[in-house]
Amino acid sequence: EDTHKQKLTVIGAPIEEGAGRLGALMGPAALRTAGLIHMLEDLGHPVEDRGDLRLPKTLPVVPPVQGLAHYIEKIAAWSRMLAVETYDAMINGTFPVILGGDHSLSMGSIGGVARYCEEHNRELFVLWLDAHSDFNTPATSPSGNMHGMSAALLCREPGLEGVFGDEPHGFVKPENLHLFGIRSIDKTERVLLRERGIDVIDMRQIDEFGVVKLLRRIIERVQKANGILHVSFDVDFVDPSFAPGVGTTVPGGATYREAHLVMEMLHDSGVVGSLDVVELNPFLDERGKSALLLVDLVASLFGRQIFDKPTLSEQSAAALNV
Ligand code: HAR
Ligand code: MN
Ligand code: MN
Ligand code: MN
Repeated sequence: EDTHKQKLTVIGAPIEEGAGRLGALMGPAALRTAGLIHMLEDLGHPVEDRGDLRLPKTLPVVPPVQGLAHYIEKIAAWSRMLAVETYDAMINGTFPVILGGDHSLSMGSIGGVARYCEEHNRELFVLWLDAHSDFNTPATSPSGNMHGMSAALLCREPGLEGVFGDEPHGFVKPENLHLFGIRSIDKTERVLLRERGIDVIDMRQIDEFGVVKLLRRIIERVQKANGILHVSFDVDFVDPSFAPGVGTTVPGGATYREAHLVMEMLHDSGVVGSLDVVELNPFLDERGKSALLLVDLVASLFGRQIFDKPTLSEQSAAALNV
């Protein structure tokens, strides 16, 4: 889980049925066009590019759910496939990078990472960078769009057992899930988040305390537990003025530098073991702006620096109280 020159397994997941509108299917292609693979190699990482996965011809049979869950058979097929892929990547000692695709893919990607962690006795933490909390169930979801349910499934909320059926996958402990950048929560979703005691770092807190203090706390938790941190990066974490290429824009998101700083700190922490890049919708983008920004943000996570790491003298550090 050292992001320093580790071997990466890149997995394209062109899935869009979890979102309310079409276009996220083109996400992996746009990220490749924006130069993602070359960027990773330029930073010194050996990359195994598994290409873009395709759905099997026959979809699993999923028992009916209580409530709304659109295209659950397709989401189930993707989840099962992706859980195998990320698990394999980690068994092989590589760092899985999943290119979405809508956020429902995290059920599978994290499901596989969590299985690896359970089997290898490593504590899994998840940093969910997003405007939304994605903690709906079929019973609470106002839309039935499954990209709004992935965090809930991973925390064992009832109603989504059919997604994996009997196929292998792991879970995330609710106390190890950190939602970050949140500014859109549905009414019933809010109740669930409170009941489960989920750590919700909303934009108000980021405005007030800054990303550094809030993220440091999470990184230190992972380091103390010798854990693995999965980063699930939803493009709408970033303010739509910088990243318009997403189906569900919400104003008031992370600034350009806040987003980079998060990724730079995550790199330096050395605790990140896997990454999703989700919800890029190239159909809604402006001349590749969001795809290019994402490539730069991923570069920061994998070690690109503006210059040398800032080094403060002890004196100025003390003066700045850091
Ligand atoms: N909360 C809303 C719903 O469940 C919108 C969810 C939108 N989710 C994403 N991913 N874009 O974060 O329908
Ligand atoms: Mn999301
Ligand atoms: Mn979102
Ligand atoms: Mn199960």
